[in-house]
Amino acid sequence: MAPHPEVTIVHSSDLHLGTDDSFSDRDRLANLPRVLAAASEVDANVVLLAGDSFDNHRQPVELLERAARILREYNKPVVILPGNHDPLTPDSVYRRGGLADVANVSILGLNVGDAVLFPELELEIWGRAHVDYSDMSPLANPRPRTTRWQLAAAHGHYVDEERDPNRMIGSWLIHREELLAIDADYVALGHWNQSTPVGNGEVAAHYSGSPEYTGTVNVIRFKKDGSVEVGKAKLP
Ligand SMILES: [Mn+2]
Repeated sequence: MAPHPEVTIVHSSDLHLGTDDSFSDRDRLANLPRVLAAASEVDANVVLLAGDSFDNHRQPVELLERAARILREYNKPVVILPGNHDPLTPDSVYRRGGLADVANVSILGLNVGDAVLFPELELEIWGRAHVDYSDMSPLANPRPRTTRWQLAAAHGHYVDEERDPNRMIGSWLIHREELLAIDADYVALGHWNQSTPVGNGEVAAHYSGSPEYTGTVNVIRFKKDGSVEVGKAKLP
């Protein structure tokens, strides 16, 4: 049997780029090159940002152009899932400043569909982008597996319980039974600031946490023998 291709993925989320509530002169994109440097350090094949990469859409175009330049110069695949802070509204950060035109950047739901395929890695990454600010089910209707390695990305709030049909309001909830229905090798979650696994371990599902708070990114290794290792790398 031919060995599986070995793939390394760096998973981060909730960078909240562009935020500046302190009125300081702190670089509002500073965490982007730090995450990319951590990815270079572990020789990641793909970087996945699982939502809320930008804090809000009220960003000057110069900042977005600079973010696009940083991503272009990184020059390796980056997959971005729009979250509840940076959804694909008409005024989205992803529709201005050229972010969707960077050749190595895939924005789920915008310049690719719900999924992006990396044939040489035998890998598919899928995720349902937030398209506006209303509620949605980030992990409902899982995409069937077509590749050796499959990674599902979702931005929402995990609840370790079954769906309550009487509960009408939600906030992008991901329910236990939705997680258990996933056949992916790894579920990359975003929305929480802390880094933690969720579920019962049957499915490898992890929040990476915000690098601002954790100082780390998640490092996922799909190994030749078919196993999956999940670790962390410190930001420089
Ligand atoms: Mn969020």
